[in-house]
Amino acid sequence: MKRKRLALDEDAVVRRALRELPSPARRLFLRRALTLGGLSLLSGCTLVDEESAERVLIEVSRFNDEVQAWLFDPNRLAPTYPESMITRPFPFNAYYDRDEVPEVDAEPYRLEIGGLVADRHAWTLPELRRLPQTDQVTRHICVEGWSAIGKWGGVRFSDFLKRVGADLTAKYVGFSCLDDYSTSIDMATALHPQTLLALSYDGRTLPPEYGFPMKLRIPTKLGFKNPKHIAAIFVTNVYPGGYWEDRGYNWFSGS
Ligand SMILES: Nc1nc2c(c(=O)[nH]1)N[C@H]1C(S)=C(S)[C@@H](COP(=O)(O)O)O[C@H]1N2
Ligand SMILES: [Mo]
Repeated sequence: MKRKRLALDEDAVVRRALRELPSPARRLFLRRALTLGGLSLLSGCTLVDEESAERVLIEVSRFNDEVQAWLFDPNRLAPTYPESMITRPFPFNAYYDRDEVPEVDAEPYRLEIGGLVADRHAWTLPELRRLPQTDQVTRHICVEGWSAIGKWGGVRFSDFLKRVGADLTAKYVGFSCLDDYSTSIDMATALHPQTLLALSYDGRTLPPEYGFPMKLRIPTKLGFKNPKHIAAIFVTNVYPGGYWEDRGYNWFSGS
């Protein structure tokens, strides 16, 4: 493949791109000796101006997500804590104030399932409560600079995905919420043993402010990747983004 002459400082673009990568990805990147040529190969475009450089940087950050997903160890567990360490009261957070928390009626509620799944039937709460439940005490970490320990109980998400016949080779699981929030995660994290479809908090029904009727609790990811008030879950190979992800938060945001 013949590469056009570049109209911008290649080194500066590569340096900038490298700064965007987390250190393990940076090492990998350097080990593979990727150059700007490599970058344009990755992004499938030729770098001729600042605008395409911007596009490549976006591509690099998507590449960064993929490397992080690839480095994710599905067997490494997030720390768990004794119940005596639970933070009380547990903090509330959302993109709106506490008095705007959605009021959801339990009876008509149905959890919708879509995308690459065999069984698309919508679930009632009693049906979900009849599935085997487990609980765990883990730390929730918010990008806004606080963390708190809580106890969530519910259905192991990997069991749920298998039960609905999800395509477990698909790339993403997306969530849309009753408050117009949304997020999406990589399949490896969806299948992680500590990822729960949480129906309870601290031994009681999940309260409205913490996500009634259900949230996804993912102790290996930052708080904003833990959707509350889930309306629909879909399995897809098309990058779904999310509320904060579309506003520039790093998509993977996990360990
Ligand atoms: N539906 C929905 N889920 C959401 C949010 C939101 O605004 N709406 N905020 C996220 C953020 S940034 C955080 S820190 C946690 C807060 O969860 P908590 O109220 O249980 O502490 O929910 C996450 N999930
Ligand atoms: Mo957060």
